[in-house]
Amino acid sequence: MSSSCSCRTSLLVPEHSLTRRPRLSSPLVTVMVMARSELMNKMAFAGVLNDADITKALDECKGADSFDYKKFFKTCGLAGKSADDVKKAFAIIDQDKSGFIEEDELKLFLQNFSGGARALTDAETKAFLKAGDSDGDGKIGADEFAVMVKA
Ligand SMILES: [Ca+2]
Repeated sequence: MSSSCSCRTSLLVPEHSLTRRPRLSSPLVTVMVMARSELMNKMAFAGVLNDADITKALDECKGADSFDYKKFFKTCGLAGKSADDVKKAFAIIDQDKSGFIEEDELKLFLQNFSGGARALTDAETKAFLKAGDSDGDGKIGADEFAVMVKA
């Protein structure tokens, strides 16, 4: 009696509620979200920068602690862009749309240019922030960003 009972419940639970739902929704949603954010990144920089320049700029700072923001902005082509384009770039990097690039956004700076790029090291992030944060509020505003890009 006890064996037929446990057999029944184990058949009922996974068949109906456990197996079906997670299989259909979670991996699919994950894939869609990833594809969407990659597409958005690509499209966001598409009208502003060219892919080959981005690839080259990322390649130049592949190694940990080799990131140099002046070199990066020059190589990726942003340094030569109009004020409007620089504003567009700022809006992309300011992922939470707070109006500032905070330290956590700065750390993931390179990933705005390519989803597979590395995060900046803590030392790079701090140096980057320090170089741009002229009013000392601990984050980069649009004006501070524009100055850095043209530095
Ligand atoms: Ca922000």
